Amino acid sequence: MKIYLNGKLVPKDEAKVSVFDHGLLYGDGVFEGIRAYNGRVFRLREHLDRLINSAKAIKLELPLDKKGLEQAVIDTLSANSLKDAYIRLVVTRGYGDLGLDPRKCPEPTIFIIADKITLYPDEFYTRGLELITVATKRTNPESLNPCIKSLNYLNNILAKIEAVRAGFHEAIMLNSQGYVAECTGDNIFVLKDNKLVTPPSWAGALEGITRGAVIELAKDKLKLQVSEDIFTLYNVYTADECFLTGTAAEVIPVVKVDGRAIGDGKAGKVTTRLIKEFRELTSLTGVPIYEK
Ligand code: PXG
Repeated sequence: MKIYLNGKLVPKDEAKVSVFDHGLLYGDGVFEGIRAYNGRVFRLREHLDRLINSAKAIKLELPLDKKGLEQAVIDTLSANSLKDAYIRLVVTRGYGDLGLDPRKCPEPTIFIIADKITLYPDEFYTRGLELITVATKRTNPESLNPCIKSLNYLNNILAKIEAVRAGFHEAIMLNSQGYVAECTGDNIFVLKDNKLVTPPSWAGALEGITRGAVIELAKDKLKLQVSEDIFTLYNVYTADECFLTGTAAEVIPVVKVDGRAIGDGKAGKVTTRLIKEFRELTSLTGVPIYEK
């Protein structure tokens, strides 16, 4: 396996960063989780725009421009002869003396891992997921804006630990006001009376790339009314349908939340249709890896 590290493709065992890297010492950095399907990188430019904005927000100067980042991702995939892959693009503040001050780090560290993708079991998509709500609240957007996809994931990891301990794969996180924010690594949608709603970033949600694609599909292909709005657990329990979106998960039906069946307790019709439309989109679009 070849890893892209600071401009070079190096063997996995040589892909190392310093213990003085501020990404490790302070979680000071940003990242993207991207997927390639059948030789195409899904929504690569949207992922790069989000990375560029995350970096801007934390005052981190990226070592490459958008074109350069795109090429680095493509080069990493082709060096590993991958057609279907999970891509982890990470930029940290870089190597520097101890202390929070980012000025201690003269150069950012950039690396790209392109690995085989481990798919969720098929029954997740047909039978649906059961969720719980965890006690860990989503980080307040006034403290750390969720639009910044940063290396600080402890908030989500604490929620994940609660979920796993209770025997669940995913969990709903509320914000400090008690409104639904998102899940530990996925965005959430509810459908009621053919209207689709997902929490806005100001309520604590990452502006997911999958979320964005699903909003477009719901509007354009399913002619649904879609809004970004706050809602409560009551609206989840009483929804006709509920589903999650994320790069790893794609679109996954939710059939039970905190012991309440959602709708008839089976994967919803609209959700099933969106899964199909999303799969079509991922198989037909994206930046080609191997064509000129
Ligand atoms: N919310 C959070 C907190 C996330 O970390 C999403 C929503 C979904 O966003 P995208 O852009 O992926 O549609 C994420 C993304 C993993 C994994 O390995 C997790 C994510 C992405 C890729 C892989 O668990 N989370």
